[in-house]
Amino acid sequence: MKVGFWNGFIANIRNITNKWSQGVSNIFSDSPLTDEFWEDLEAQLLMGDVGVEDTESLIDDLRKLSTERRIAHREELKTAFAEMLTKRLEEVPGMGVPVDMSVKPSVILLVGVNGSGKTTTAAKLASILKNDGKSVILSAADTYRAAAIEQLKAWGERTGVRVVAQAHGSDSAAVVFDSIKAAYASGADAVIVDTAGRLHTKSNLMDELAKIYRIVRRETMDAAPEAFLVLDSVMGQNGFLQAEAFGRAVSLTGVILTKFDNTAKGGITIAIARKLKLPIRYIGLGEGIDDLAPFVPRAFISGLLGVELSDDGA
Ligand SMILES: Nc1nc2c(ncn2[C@@H]2O[C@H](COP(=O)(O)OP(=O)(O)O)[C@@H](O)[C@H]2O)c(=O)[nH]1
Ligand SMILES: [Mg+2]
Repeated sequence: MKVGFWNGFIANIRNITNKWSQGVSNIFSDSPLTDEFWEDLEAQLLMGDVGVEDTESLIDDLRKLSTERRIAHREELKTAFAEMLTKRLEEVPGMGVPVDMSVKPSVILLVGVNGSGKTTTAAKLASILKNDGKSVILSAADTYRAAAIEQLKAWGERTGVRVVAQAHGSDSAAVVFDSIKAAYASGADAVIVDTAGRLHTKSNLMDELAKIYRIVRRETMDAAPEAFLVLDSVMGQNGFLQAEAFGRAVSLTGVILTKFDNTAKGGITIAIARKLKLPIRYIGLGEGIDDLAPFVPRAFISGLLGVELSDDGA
């Protein structure tokens, strides 16, 4: 991995602040540790969609620590708290690991409900790989809406990435098949597949996704593709039901968490780790092409709460 690339996204991550992180930071002020502190912290964690169980256990752990170390001021607990959040995220293997490029072409499926950010994320991911010197094909497998194909083509033009598409209404699995053939023919390193916003309750659409998955495996000598669930962080844990349904159709290899810049539910990252037990691979921080960064827990929490964390948690 090129050093410049990592520095770039760490810088990106350092700029993370949203309504939630500011609220949390404000609680760890230069004031005495009172009952009100614990109440405010609990409310903030619940509001941020951390989840009830983890809110309780985080507060228990922090209380214990404050007693052991006889801490009297709120701000003295901030780094320890940041460390606790980081540990919980790091428990899931694969957090922030970039796309697996060990097979050629590497196929990356983006799945998720309408509006979660799949098409935008496909373009952002293509741009990251392209900037890393890879040749990429975008596959327009959302064939339900003509606008979806046009949207991807527009991104392709803007980023200089080839888009493989068929007419509106055609078989999405056939588009994926074409895309993989084109990748072999041109020696492309990666195929990023933008799929339709399937309602997870519509089983025929899930069947179609399963078919795409089978075709990918068959056409790539049974290599398991990357399959990212694109989750809108504004939806918080309401988006978790989808995860189960999509996970039945394809073997998910991670989550891409979008619209983090826009959410008050910043604790959703903890809930994804603890409940879905899926690694967050990338995080979306805006609508622009460069607003996607690998989700590295330590850098992320450090940027979110504005604290310096040592590299190894020591
Ligand atoms: N603020 C913000 N908006 C995003 C992000 N990712 C996607 N969007 C916006 O969300 C909307 C839906 O995105 P789109 O890619 O079309 O979703 P799709 O239906 O899943 O393909 C668009 O207006 C995007 O610009 C993000 O990380 N931050
Ligand atoms: Mg789309």
